[in-house]
Amino acid sequence: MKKYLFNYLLLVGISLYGQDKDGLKLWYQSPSDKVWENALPIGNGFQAAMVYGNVEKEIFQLNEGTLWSGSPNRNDNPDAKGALEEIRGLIFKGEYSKAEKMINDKVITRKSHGQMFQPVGNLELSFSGQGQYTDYYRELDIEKAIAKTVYKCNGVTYTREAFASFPDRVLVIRLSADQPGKLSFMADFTSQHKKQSIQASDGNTLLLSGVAGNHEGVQGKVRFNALASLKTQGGTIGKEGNSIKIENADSAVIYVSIATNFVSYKDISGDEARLAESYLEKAYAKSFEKMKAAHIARYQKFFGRVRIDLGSTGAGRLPTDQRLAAFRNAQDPSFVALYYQYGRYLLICSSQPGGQPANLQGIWNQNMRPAWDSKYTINVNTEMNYWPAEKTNLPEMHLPLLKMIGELAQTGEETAKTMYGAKGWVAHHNTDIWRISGPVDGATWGVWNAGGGWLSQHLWEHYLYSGDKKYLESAYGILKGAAAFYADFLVSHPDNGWLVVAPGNSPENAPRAHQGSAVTAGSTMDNQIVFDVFSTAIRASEILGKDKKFADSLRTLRDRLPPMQIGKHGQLQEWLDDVDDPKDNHRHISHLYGLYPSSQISAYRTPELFAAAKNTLLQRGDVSTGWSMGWKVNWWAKMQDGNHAYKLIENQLTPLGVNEGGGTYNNLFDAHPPFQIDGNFGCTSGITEMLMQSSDGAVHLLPALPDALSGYGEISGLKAIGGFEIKNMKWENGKVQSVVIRSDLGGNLRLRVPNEMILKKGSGKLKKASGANPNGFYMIEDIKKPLISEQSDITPLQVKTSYLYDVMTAKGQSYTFLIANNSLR
Ligand code: FUC
Repeated sequence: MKKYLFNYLLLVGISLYGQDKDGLKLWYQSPSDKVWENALPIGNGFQAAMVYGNVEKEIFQLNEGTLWSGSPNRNDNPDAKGALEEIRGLIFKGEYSKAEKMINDKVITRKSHGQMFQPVGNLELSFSGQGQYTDYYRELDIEKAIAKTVYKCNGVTYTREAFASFPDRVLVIRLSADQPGKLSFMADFTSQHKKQSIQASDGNTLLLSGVAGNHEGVQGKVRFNALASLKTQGGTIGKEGNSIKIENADSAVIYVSIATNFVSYKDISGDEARLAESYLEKAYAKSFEKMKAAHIARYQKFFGRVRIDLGSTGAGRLPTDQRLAAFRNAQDPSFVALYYQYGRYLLICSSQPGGQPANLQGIWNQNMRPAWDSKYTINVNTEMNYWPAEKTNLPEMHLPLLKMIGELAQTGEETAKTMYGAKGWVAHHNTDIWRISGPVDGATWGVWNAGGGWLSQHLWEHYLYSGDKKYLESAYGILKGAAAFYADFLVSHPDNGWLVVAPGNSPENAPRAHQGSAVTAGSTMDNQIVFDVFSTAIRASEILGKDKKFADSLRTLRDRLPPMQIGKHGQLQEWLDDVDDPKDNHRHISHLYGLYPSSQISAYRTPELFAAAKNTLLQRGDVSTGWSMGWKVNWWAKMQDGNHAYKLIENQLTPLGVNEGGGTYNNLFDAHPPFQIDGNFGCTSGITEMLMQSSDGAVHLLPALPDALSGYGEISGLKAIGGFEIKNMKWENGKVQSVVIRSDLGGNLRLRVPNEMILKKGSGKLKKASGANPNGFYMIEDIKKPLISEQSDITPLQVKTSYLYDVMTAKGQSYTFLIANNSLR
């Protein structure tokens, strides 16, 4: 029967595996060949590989998260302090170009503009005589975090499986044949590093060791060590030159261990050889099956927390590359679910406690000189990487970022002092593994000093979701330091007395009216970030009952920040003066930071600003780079416009070159282009925001459900602010049918829903809600009334009907809500 089914499926051109149509798999009917963006990523947050699935020459392109060029270094420019007053004077006089020139001379670093994340090398397996093959199939199973390749050659079916073990910190590859003695191949290491050596030793082990590159005057001192040890069943194994040769085996397992001497951003005294050896030794003693089971169990602990089902139309019968190409013109909601979960997969694989945070490419990079150094761009990209972390129930994956922020607070303290004579800490628009905090690249990008301020909000977010006061206590110094910097750095604007950041940028954008210069004072985004930095420091001090005087001083300063302004085109102004160009389609729309990830702009609290934000979104248009589309999904979700958000998902889920702007590669990596992982994470965050939001005073279910997904769907495991977990939410025809909400911390649960609901008998009381949410985690700071241009006739937008309830919850209890009878129609 099985055989019959197999033949039948082959006949109709569908692989046996293809019948698992809506499974959480990326799968293909051809190898990656030479295209890196066809290969499939595996990783355990420390080691990672891109699996090509090539038949004759299989490639595992290897990465290790701490293999960066350079060595501990700083890049402050001490000349800034002496030039600051003059630069500010020029900006206030409107002499932006002159200010820019002076910033380039005196403020931008003369040292490193950031180091590069570099690849380790490749593990290559050569199978001679396998040029002709049939029945080819490869997949990445994101439910198990395992890549697999299967093909038939000379009547033998070959199978390869590969994973990056979470518990064992090694990559494991198993090769097998369905007939004894049919497995023969050569294993080699290759590497692009200048300083490296490759050897075969012990008859079954390959060793690659080397030192990462020098870059921009900083000597490369990160040493690395990769070991690949092979175990075979049957046949022979031995060394041949610098390779290992396997002949006539039944199966083989390869254990790959990689380590560096990196200990921390200021310490590279580790022993990479000993570490690599110790991971390998422990793993080598274990069987493949045992390691595989432990790997899956650990991975699923994270991945399994969220389940999503958006319905299926059978489109999953197509291989992933074809499915991607067809997506725009097909009804394929389960592809959205797959892409959503892929974002979570990528975060789990690239960001593990104790490791480095996900960089511009996560942890996957093949280039010695990657785009933008594959480092940390902290004027949106790094933050975006972590937008899905808390709400998709992966708070542990947030920890590497939170650790980096603590380290930046250390390096950035010296930068604040040396460059600006200010207290607290500061970081500009980029950082790297050495936690540089000085300004890089040029005034257009680098003078922006809100990178640290924005990042610090992630500490606060981690607290809002967990309610962990001990954690808040440990993070308080960092929040306080971020605020202390602005308390010193802000300067009174001579025209209106507002306290502004000067110099600053609205990241990377420059109005023509400012001589095309991006240098400015009091950009809207800077004002919004300072507002949040002050507000979180104030609230943390209240919660922890400390530093009252400091908090009061911040309140006084906060009152003097500029209000948001609505300009003559009905837009939210990007700058202090009304100089936005409604035809400007720049990918950064930084001033909408206030709409997302911040909630200063709200459908319910700030109707004019909400309407202005929409005008800005429309004026900027949809076409953009990968990450910018990802941000737009979140913004349209906050605008409660699910159809527009979905349109952006369609744009993003389009093969590169079909649309203008970015798209998606065959392996579902986001294309800026080139590959940049933020777009993946941004879109996963955006899809969450379409289904559930909790940043605007309530847990809001289905705030932006698009028509394409409204018929039916289910999601379980999302986290909301205040320790609520949204379980088993089911919807039909745009209405929430039922949902279970577990309260981890107790307190008032305010629920906003598109239809009337009842609470299942016996589990508590459901009241119609009004006024402010008494739950402290949902407390919202009032912002100043916006200033509205006389030329703009802004009218508040009609917000969709919703129902607002309060339930007093008890810690650890779950509450079941059902659709009310009169909402069934
Ligand atoms: C910022 C963006 C670019 C790119 C780079 C890594 O400079 O403006 O689009 O994402 O970061």
